[in-house]
Amino acid sequence: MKAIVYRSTGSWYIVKDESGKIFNARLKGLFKIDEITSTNPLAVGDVVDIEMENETEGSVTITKIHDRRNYINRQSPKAKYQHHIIAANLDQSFMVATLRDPKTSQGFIDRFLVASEMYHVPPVIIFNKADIYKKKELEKFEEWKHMYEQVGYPIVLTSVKDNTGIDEVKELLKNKITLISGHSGVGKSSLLNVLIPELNIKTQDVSDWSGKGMHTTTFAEMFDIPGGGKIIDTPGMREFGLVDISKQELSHYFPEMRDRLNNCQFNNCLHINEPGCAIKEAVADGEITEDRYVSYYNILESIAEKKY
Ligand SMILES: Nc1nc2c(ncn2[C@@H]2O[C@H](COP(=O)(O)OP(=O)(O)OP(=O)(O)O)[C@@H](O)[C@H]2O)c(=O)[nH]1
Ligand SMILES: [Mg+2]
Ligand SMILES: [Zn+2]
Repeated sequence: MKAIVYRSTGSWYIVKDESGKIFNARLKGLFKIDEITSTNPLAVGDVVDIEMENETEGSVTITKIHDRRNYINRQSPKAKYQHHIIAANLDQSFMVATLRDPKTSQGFIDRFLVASEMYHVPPVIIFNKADIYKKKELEKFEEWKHMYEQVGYPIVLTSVKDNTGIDEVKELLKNKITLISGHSGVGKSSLLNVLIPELNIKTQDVSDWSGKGMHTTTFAEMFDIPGGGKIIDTPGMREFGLVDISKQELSHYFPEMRDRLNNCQFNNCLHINEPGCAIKEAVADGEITEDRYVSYYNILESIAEKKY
């Protein structure tokens, strides 16, 4: 019997079979997946084969993990060189950002975009809490919208409070498997609650809101969207640690740079101060946004060269 992992809480999993039945599941034996070192062998979105273990308790054994179409990895918060698979088999990934309470930085968004390019999962950036944006924030939104759309990334302005942009989000989610990520407190779970009204996931209490981010959601979980599609809520994250990336390949994950790399004089150009650099030229000409170049530079600086 085939099933999909909806929730992973360590040693136990919640899976749903093709007829919509839900089971408690556990892994049998040892599994080696994709040749990667990860702290968790199975993730939400994984397709598995199950065998009935105990009919009355509704528990099953996972006997096979199907090959992944793709997956999203994060640096384990506990060990730098360990990976933690957040989710597998995704059609797209949403970054929920906010320009107020809390403010998401461009650096955070750009790291998310680099990860999306690395994993071949198309990204969408959602700016939530539009209802509390003043003139300053709305201007920033327009500026970023222009910048990201120019690179080819969709941007949506939403408010869970007054329903701004919700229909647009529903349209984007239709019949797709979507991962939602973003800082704690930006409204990821609140968004899911308006998309799937019967859901009622726990969200941060307004009175608890301290601007620090309290991490109300604590593990990734998948939900079915009425009318087709699935959405995966995740715990808020403080940083977007990029794993397995080298300085040399970073510019390949900036689409506006990728298109111009062949024009650099040196094929190992890092686009810092090398002569004949097509990227620096494009920044000077205003063809690449300076702020995106700054993000590139900052990420480059944060990548430690691997020692062999
Ligand atoms: N003004 C306003 N507040 C919102 C909006 N969306 C969510 N909030 C509030 O923001 C707070 C955080 O919302 P959550 O949905 O719990 O945020 P989260 O991203 O799931 O947070 P974690 O689970 O900790 O990662 C709650 O108090 C929500 O009521 C919005 O569009 N406008
Ligand atoms: Mg949440
Ligand atoms: Zn260059």
